[in-house]
Amino acid sequence: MKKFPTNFLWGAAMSAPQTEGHSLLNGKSASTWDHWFETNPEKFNANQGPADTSNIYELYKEDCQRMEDIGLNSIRTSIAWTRLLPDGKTLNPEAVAFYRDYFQEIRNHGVEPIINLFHFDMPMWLMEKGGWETRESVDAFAFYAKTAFEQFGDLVSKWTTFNEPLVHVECGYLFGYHYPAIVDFKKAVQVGYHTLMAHTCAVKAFREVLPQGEIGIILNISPAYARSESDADQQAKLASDLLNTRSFLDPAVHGHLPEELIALIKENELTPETQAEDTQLMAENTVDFIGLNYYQPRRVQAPTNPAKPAKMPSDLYGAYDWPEKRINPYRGWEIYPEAMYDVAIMMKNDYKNIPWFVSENGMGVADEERFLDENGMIQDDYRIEFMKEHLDYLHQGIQEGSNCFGYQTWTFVDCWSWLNGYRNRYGFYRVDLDNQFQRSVKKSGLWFKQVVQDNGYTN
Ligand code: BGP
Repeated sequence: MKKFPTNFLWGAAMSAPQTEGHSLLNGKSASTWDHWFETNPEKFNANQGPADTSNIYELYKEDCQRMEDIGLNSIRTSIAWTRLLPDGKTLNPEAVAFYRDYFQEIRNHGVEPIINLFHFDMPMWLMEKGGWETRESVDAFAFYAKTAFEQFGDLVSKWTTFNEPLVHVECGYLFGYHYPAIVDFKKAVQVGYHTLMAHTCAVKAFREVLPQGEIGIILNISPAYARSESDADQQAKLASDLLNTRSFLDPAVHGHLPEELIALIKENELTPETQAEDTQLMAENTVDFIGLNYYQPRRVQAPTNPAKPAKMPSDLYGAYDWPEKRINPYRGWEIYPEAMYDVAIMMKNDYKNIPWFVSENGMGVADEERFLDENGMIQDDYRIEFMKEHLDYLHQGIQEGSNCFGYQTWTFVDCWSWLNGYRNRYGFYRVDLDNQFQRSVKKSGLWFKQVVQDNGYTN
C-alpha cells in the first residue's frame, strides 16, 4: 500500500462564485461575472450563468454532511468579496452570518476549512475604476482581506489570498476569456504586479490580525518542458518558467522577484509602475505554505518570428505539440502525471522545502450521465485512474523528502465553470441541474473515502 504522511490533508477544492449561487441576492453586489453574463450571455455555455451555480448558499448544511460522508478531512472554498463588502467598505451582516455558520458547520463535521479570498471574482464597482490596473485595487483588497480575517479568524486557521492569480492576468488581459477581455501585454504585467502587491499587503494584514494562523497562496503550476536541449528551446523554457511559475512563487516564498524576470520584462518594455516600499513589503511578507493546482504541463519551443519587443508571451516561448501527448478530450488538456513528481522535487530543491499541498487536480468530463449504472451512480473509473496516477508520482516525491501536506481534488460537487458552465463535470458528487441541484455520490467519491480512511491506497 502507498501510505501518505501522518495528518495528511485529503479533500477537495471549490470556490464561492462557482458553487454558492444567490449571486445577486442577500446583499451581494455584482462581480465581473454577473456583469458579463448580463451583457454577453452568448459567451457562456448553454446560457448557464453565475446566478445559481450549485446553490451551496442554501444547501451548505447538507453538503457539509456530504463532506463527512466521503471522509474528507479538509475542504477549500472562497469568500465572495462582493458578498462580504458589497461596496468595498460596508460589511454585509447577512454575509457574515452565512459564512460564519458555513465555516462552523464544516468544522462540526471534522473537516478543516482552508479559506481563499479571491477566485477570479473581481467586484464590478472596482472594475469600473480600472480593477487591477489601478494601485487603488491593492488597498481595496488589503482592506477586504483584513475584514475577512477579523470576521472569521476564530473559525479558520489556514487562509490563502488568491487562487491562480495568473489566470485573471492571462484570461482578462491577454487571451480574451475573462472580462474585461483586453489584449495588452503591458497592461497584463501591470495587473499581475498589482495582484502580487495585493497578495503581499494581505499577508501583512494577516500577520497583524492573526499572528497564530497560517497563510499561503494558490498558484496554477504548469511546469515547462522544452522540445529539445538546444539553447533556443531552453531559452523559451526559461521565459515560460519566469513568467508562469516564478513570477508569483519566488516573491511568495523568497520575498523577491527573480532578477532574470525583471530583466526580461525590461528588455521587452513591459516594466510596470511600482512604489518605493514594494521591495521591502515583499521581503517582509512571505507565506507559510503554498498550494499548487496541477492539471497539465506546458510544452514549449523557441518562438518562430517573434516580435521584438514581445507583443504577446508567444513571442517569448512557442507552444510545442509533443507527438506523444495523452489528452483529456473533453477539456483538451494534456494528462501528464509525471509532472507531479517534478513539481514536488522543485518545491524541495528550489523553494526551501516549504510546506505545500496539491490544491487542485482533477479531470473534467462531459456527458457523465453516460456512465450512470442501474443504481443511478456515475461509474467514473477514469477519474479514479487519473487521481491514482497523479498520486503515484506525488507519493514518489514525498518519499524523496518533498514537504507536501495534502492533496485536494477539483472538486467536491460538480460546479459551474466560467464560460464552460456545467459542460465538464469534476465532482465527487453529481449535481442534477434538472432536479433542484440534487446531489448523488459518484464511484470516485466512495473510492476517495477509502483512500482517506487508509491514508493511502493499493495499486
Ligand atoms: C482551475 C480553477 C477552477 C476550475 C478548474 C477546472 O484553474 O481554479 O476554478 O474551474 O480550473 O477548470 P475548468 O473549470 O476551466 O474546466
